[in-house]
Amino acid sequence: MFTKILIANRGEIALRIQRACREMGIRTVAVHSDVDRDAKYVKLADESVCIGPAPATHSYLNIPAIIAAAEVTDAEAIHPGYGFLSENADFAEKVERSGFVFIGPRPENIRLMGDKVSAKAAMTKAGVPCVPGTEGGLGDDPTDIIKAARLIKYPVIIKASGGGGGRGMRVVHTEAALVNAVNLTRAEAQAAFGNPTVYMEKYLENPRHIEIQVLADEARNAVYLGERDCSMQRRHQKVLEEAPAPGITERQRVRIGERCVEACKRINYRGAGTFEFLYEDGEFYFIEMNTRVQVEHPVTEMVTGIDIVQQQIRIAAGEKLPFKQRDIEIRGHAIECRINAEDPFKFTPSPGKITNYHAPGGPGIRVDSHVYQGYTVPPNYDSMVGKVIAYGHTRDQAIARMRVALSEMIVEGIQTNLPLHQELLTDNQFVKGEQSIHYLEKKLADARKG
Ligand code: MV4
Repeated sequence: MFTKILIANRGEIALRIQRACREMGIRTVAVHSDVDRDAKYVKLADESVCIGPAPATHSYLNIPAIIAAAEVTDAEAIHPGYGFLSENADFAEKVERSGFVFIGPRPENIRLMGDKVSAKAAMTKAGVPCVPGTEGGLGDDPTDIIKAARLIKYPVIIKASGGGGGRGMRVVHTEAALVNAVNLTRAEAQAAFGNPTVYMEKYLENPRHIEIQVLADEARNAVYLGERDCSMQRRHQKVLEEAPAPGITERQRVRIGERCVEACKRINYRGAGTFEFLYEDGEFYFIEMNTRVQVEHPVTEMVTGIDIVQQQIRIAAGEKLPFKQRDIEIRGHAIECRINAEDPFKFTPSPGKITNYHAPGGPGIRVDSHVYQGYTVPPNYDSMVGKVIAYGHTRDQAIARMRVALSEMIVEGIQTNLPLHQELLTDNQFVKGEQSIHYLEKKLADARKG
């Protein structure tokens, strides 16, 4: 096992990774920007290195500075967390070329999944069900584009191969709008991602977002840890996630889980990963794969009892998975509320000093947060200040516990989305488990109309 790991991230996930390391007896190196100098995860780390000024491009995205920090502290491995450099194949490659272990997938797997056309082709080949659409990127001939859309049937969606997470896509309802939409998306894709490749899919009008968590080791052993429902989102930012997904049967879970595990083996995947699906009318359709630990990983940890971050570290150290699929059981229900420093209904960021802070507690409540009373939320990064996770034996119990937790929680001095969560936890449709990807935005629009 490693004796020292550098954590190339900030905020709650830096603390989360540090806790996993500490539990395993591994020393930690925190890297931080100027504004994060006094952060909790910096103070709690065994060592820390300042890697640059506040803007992420100069600090948390500064590859030479991070590798230099690993060199001067004699770290053996680097954990990238989520966001920042976590899905940057060049970073993973440079880490390994510099003689460190990258705690994550092989660079070629990151690259494969980063290109959505190649990801979809690989998944189709591996037997994972995908959204009906073009087999590869669209060519330039308008007649071919029109033909493709007629086969798929309207509405269709044009997506940038270099995009993902909701960036670079356009829905098209009519043939009249098609070619122009393709050209526009192509131009945007070139500008945003330096890659003009776009592809076409059938546009699913009202799906749920359900994702499958997997773990795979160096020796091609792979397991699925069940699914999460992440439909409650606004502008591609998830707000609340839960596991298991309401209404998904054990049979469906096994079927889709086995497809994902088979795909991991086919592509020789290593580490933690997430297969993202759209789910509509009882069917799963693959859209993207995330090759990192995700923000919402705790709900899966709560219902499986498996520490995903610890497993990432063990896999990176070359250990075999300590369990087989038959050992993994989904027990109870977990819900996560992302707490953001923002106006709860206008969503404008609200950085600043937290003057009063009280975290909730009690049975089944977990709080993953790096903040404390007196902490100043900097304006330079993501507005998420923590996550409240509620576990229950049933979904109803998890909801009840979350309501109590939210009512106990105090964050003053800044605005947070706690009021939005309190409202969601009593929302009829959410309580029934019937949220689709458009649900929250519709609800917010209706509220504005009064
Ligand atoms: C789609 C779709 C409908 N049909 N693809 C948005 C994020 C990116 N990961 C894929 N996205 C979508 N792809 C087809 N063929 C609808 C979305 C989508 C969405 C997906 C997941 C979670 C939230 C979403 C919000 C709007 C649109």
